[in-house]
Amino acid sequence: MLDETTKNLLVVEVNKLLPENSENKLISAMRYVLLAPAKHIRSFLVIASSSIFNIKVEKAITAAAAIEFIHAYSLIHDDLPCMDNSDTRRGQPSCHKKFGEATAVLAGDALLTLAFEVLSLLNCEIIKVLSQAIGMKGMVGGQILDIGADFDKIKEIHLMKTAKLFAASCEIGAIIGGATDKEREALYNYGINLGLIFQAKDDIEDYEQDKTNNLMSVLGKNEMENYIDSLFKQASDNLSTLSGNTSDLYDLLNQVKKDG
Ligand code: GRG
Repeated sequence: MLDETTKNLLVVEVNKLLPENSENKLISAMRYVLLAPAKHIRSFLVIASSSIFNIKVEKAITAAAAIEFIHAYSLIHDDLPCMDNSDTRRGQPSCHKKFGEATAVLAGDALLTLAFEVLSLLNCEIIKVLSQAIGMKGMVGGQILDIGADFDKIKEIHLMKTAKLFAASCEIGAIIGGATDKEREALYNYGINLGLIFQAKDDIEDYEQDKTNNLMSVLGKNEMENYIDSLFKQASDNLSTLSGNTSDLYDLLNQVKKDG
């Protein structure tokens, strides 16, 4: 999602905030997941949302890196044997497979903590928005809910586990850009709708691979398409209320709807 120049800026920022130290197993485990090939959707959202307000990428890159720290932490913990028990992540052995379970737990903890240390240099409001997205009412709360057999329950899990971090990434870009409350709300809602589409597409892929019990098995193909179309329309409407250049966010919306 990030262009090569922005990706390089992100790597420079990560190297600044979390310099390589091959003697230190914890730092190596943190950097192992953080710097593996990835789409960087969430950091793209921070940068693209702030750019609507003519903010240069250099001013948003620290917050974007902090969001990637949070995302990497969630992936490391999600892969653990006590959670999804995944052997691979981002095309390589998962963190606990490479470094052991204890180091993986601690690498996730340290990434989570580092994100907030970094954000404390910026703005209290950003810390509040992010905390609300990833704590008990967001990502962690969504992770503990069991997949139920009805639409509302599954949508709630998608919202908490995935969409709230997408939305917070957009809102943080808006805060960096000095957006009005209305603009912040529009970008937050765009992030929610985009995150729900992203997760719905992920459910379609999982269902096609191994008939997983998820939103796709509950709605079926046609209803799932209608659901995604309606989220797409809402996300487009959110963007249309903004007066700046929203083409990057619109392109991302189209790409996620097409490919997930
Ligand atoms: C364990 C605290 C805790 C939270 C876990 C968000 C989450 C909750 C886990 C992530 C794992 C997961 C399978 C989430 C579903 C959404 C998904 C496919 C995430 C992967 O995100 P991408 O596709 O990954 O943006 P890259 O590697 O490109 O960053």
